[in-house]
Amino acid sequence: MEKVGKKIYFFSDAHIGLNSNEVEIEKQKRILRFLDLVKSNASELFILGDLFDFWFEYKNVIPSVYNNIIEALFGITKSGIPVHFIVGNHDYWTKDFFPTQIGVTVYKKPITIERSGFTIHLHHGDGLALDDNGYKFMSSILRNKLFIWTYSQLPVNLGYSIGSKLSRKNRSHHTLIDTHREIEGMINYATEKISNGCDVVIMGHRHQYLYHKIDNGLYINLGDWIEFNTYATFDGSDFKLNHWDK
Ligand SMILES: [Mn+2]
Repeated sequence: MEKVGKKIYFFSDAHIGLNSNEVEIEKQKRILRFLDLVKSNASELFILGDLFDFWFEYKNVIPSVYNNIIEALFGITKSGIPVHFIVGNHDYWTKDFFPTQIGVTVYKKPITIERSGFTIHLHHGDGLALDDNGYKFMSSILRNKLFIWTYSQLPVNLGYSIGSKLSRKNRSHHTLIDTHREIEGMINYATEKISNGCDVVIMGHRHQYLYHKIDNGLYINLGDWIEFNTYATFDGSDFKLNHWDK
């Protein structure tokens, strides 16, 4: 049950840990101010992936650059607000930390939820580009249990430095054709979900915010917190896409 008067918040693609120190500190401050609002004003929070630029969960070590955000999320769950984390392609490799240490529910697949009579489908948005067999092949390797185990045997500093570099490369290697294929693939996906009965489809991943009506439904892309600082809210009757400017 939602608390009366409170909103559901959605954001994605903060890519914590992506930037150089100064930019990173400013970005984190912005996100922390936003999370303060969430704490005071939300009935629930949904994070739609790529919260971190690279998250690979080692047994005993969490990189210090993630401390503030983790603490803020823990503050939100401690105050009784459910936090849901649908992982993205940059933070797929989560294990027990989020649910057991800070009370955040993790989803490794897209989910469909019902709130106030609306059927809402939530997906990070990766893997939907047209004819993207390269992605599908890479993703099947990176999500393979043996690969993950082998990677986890690397010393932590080495593992993180390789992972962070690959994460950055991954983002900068998109061509214009890739972008168009991806935007189109995501719109096709949203259209299909809506024709199958969803009212609203929310995704991230593309780093381009979008509020797009499809037939009787709505597709929202959440944008990002690198360039746009955008997030969505649902107050029980309306979905809004908002800019954070504090
Ligand atoms: Mn992504």
